Amino acid sequence: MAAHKVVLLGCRGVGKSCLGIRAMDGPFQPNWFYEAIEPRIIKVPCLNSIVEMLVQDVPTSSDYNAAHPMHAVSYLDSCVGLVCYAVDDTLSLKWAGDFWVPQFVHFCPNASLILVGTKSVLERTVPMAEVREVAERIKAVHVLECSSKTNEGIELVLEFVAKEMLTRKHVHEGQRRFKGSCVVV
Ligand SMILES: Nc1nc2c(ncn2[C@@H]2O[C@H](COP(=O)(O)OP(=O)(O)OP(=O)(O)O)[C@@H](O)[C@H]2O)c(=O)[nH]1
Ligand SMILES: [Mg+2]
Repeated sequence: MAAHKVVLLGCRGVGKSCLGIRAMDGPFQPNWFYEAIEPRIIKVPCLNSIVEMLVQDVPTSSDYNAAHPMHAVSYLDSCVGLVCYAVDDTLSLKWAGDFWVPQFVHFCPNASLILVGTKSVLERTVPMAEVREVAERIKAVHVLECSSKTNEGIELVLEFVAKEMLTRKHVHEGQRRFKGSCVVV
């Protein structure tokens, strides 16, 4: 069976590539901006099986709309979108909900969305109420946090992605995802 695809979405600098590198068992590089890392298949143990997932990073650009076709290629055949915002950047949450998700959903209407607060060991400035509001609006199936710097929560994020890939119910058109309970972990 082909690997399920998970895509890392979000604003410039929120830490998508660092999260992808951690998922691939790589080291954290401070002050290092990665445009987009090469897609790679990783294996994640979950529910007594091994889920093979293709981790796909999405390159950002100062001109998001001009990058549209490039994004479309990255999104192709995605099963899960990891919607990233940084916990110390309120604007990144707003853009996640207002720009990245609508664009992704346009190309992958049946994919599940998981909202992830990155850089979780930094001081939080994004109010949890706003996180919940966005999570509900985008119908995220999970709301998680992680830090690529300390590796905290990375395994859990991968586990939730794997679980979602294994247990996703078939959804009808117009009902993009089944609405799971949204718990902040
Ligand atoms: N403190 C802290 N810094 C982080 C963390 N994750 C990423 N960073 C830093 O944030 C910056 C951006 O990380 P990237 O992974 O390149 O961000 P990106 O979302 O891929 O950015 P673009 O590809 O430009 O869109 C880098 O300087 C990282 O070192 C984290 O968990 N904690
Ligand atoms: Mg990057």
